[in-house]
Amino acid sequence: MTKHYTGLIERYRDRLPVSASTRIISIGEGNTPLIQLQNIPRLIHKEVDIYVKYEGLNPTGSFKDRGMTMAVTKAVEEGSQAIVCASTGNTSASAAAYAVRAGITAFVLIPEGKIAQGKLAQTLMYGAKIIQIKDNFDAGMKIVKEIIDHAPVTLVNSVNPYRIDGQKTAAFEIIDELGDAPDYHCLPVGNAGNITAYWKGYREYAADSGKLPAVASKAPVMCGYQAAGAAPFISGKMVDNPETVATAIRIGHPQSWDYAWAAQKQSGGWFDCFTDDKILAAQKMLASFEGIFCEPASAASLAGALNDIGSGKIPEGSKIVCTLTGNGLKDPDIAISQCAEDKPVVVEATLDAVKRAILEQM
Ligand code: AN7
Repeated sequence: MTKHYTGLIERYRDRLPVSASTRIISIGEGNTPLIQLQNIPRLIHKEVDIYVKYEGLNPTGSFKDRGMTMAVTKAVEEGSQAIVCASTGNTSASAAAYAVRAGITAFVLIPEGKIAQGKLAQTLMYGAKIIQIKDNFDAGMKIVKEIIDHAPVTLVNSVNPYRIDGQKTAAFEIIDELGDAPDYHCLPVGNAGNITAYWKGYREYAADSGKLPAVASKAPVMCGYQAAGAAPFISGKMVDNPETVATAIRIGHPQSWDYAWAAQKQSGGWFDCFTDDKILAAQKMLASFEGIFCEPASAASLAGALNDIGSGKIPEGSKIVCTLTGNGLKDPDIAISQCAEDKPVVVEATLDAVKRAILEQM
């Protein structure tokens, strides 16, 4: 009989900070598909293997669930009755869901009017206590880091080290599936928790200190991509008024600044940034040529990979993994506005009219 899949903590229990008596708070996160792109490499006339790690298929539709199962498990183990986070949307949805699962309260600070509809809908449905602030994510982050000294709440943003531990399992899954690490790993960077987590996971699998054997022969080159209007890793300094259509990464003061630079340096990687137009073009390309729908921020990974393959910085013959951090359904408004020129036709409800509509569009 095959074992029922209960989530990433069970799967990677020996590499995570849990004990036999820990009550695990899980909604079946992780184990997401690694999909090889079939049409885009042909389209760009390059001999490259591009895989996308489709994190939009996690329980709340983003990679945040990997970190949240771990952070909430530990919060509950430590006796916490409430969690708190600041969020551009996905962390709040994830925190809200895992709090429900644990039977505790989630307080989420979100920038008023600046989170995608799907994320707001989820967070409302899960019943989180939503506090909208009249400022951006960075301002919210500053407050939640202080609030923990003034209220009995556990902070579950990625400054919580358990978040990083949970998220590192995505690197384990990639190596377990490919048999080794890819040559390049491309991902969007906002707060820089995820690039920190992947780098930790890749290193742990490549060269384990102590009892666990090495699983991979190498770690990949890490490539972190930002939106041009919110690109502190490209300017080398914090950005006070970040702006981008990719609201998930509308972040100017990344919390994992030093860890992300360490990942870049140690892996021989780089950071780059792209305009909103280029990010949106990559989002649409992925949907229309591969049948894979991610949210705008996630598409920064593909925009970056394609740019660097095109310039030769990523050479032909490479194996590349792009993380698609969130599901396209998170942000229906942007998706629909991207397709303004592809308006569906409206016809009479007759066999003849529908026949004509089909034949005209064949
Ligand atoms: C889809 O939800 O920061 O570099 O508050 O939702 O680890 O911050 C979201 C970040 C990329 C950036 N893609 O990851 C939040 C939040 C998506 C995201 C990122 C986010 P980090």
